[in-house]
Amino acid sequence: MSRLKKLRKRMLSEGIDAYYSMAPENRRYLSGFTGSTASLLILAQEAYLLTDFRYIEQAKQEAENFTVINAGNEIFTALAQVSAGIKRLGFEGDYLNFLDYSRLRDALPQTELVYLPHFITDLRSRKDPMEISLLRRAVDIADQAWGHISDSIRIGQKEEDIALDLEFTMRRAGASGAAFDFIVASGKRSALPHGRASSKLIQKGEFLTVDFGAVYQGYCSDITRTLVLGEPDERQKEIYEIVLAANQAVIDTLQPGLKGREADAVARNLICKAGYGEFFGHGLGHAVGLSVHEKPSLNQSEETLLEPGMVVTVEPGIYIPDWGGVRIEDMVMITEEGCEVLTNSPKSLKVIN
Ligand SMILES: [Mn+2]
Repeated sequence: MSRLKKLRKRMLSEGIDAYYSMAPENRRYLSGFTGSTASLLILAQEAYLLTDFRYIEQAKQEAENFTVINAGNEIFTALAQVSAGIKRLGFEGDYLNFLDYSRLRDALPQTELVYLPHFITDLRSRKDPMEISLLRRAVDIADQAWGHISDSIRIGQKEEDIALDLEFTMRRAGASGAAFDFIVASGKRSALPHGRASSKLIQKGEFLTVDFGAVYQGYCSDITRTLVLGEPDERQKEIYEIVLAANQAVIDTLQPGLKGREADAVARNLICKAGYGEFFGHGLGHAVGLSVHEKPSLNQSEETLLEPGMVVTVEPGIYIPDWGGVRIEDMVMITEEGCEVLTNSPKSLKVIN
């Protein structure tokens, strides 16, 4: 079923006769339009893409199922002209800012605006075969880059230089950009789950956590590996093995019908039993697609059932303040039988000498 068809089916079941979309990822998902400015109005029969002069030609090429309207600076005036008779309009309450909401409200005084949480993100959670192949490519690029960079990392290097080398290598391999600001965190900084690359030099005796990803045709990858600089001591080995076991235990368990919170519990119970529960302070993972963080999550409160076609991260970690931390993150696709690990980079503890 086409994406618009799925959306219209959902509109019908929610009792809305139109949907208004502005969020860049939703807009791209529904229309194919990749530019920076446009909004979509989807009705039962018609679908409009409103943009300005800069994007008219591009929109006509990319959004073939949409009637493209040059709305100039008057998006809401143009919207009102094609919205006659709409009674209930769905909109992105978690994205539309107050100013745009007010303008929408004023432009359509007779229309009831209805915020339906996760309306498009629910559709996006089950990836279609085209999306899966783009995600595979995004993961592949990250794996390839890691293969190069992890072999070239040297003690004394700057964290920022490792991040730069990774991004350069991925862009060379076909990525359009970095999926987020890379985390390259060594030593005590590796206890910061989101420690962005800094000017710190990496030193012998430290853990080095690297969390990075590529964007390929809009789709993101997200991977984390932790290396040890110099031969690991007993505590480093112990903590690494616990995190690796948690990652593997989840992969062995993931299957359709499992709740997000049940997946999280598999890793959390293992880490708790090992005595490090208080040092695993974030959720186990999240879905990935056009955005790095999508629904559903794998965390302690997620009730969503996993379904075939969902692509999620599995990223348990242990972070000990003033000492360091380990995270191991793979991207995994839920299949009919269980799951397929998309990430191919090795996970046994790699020692940099
Ligand atoms: Mn992640």
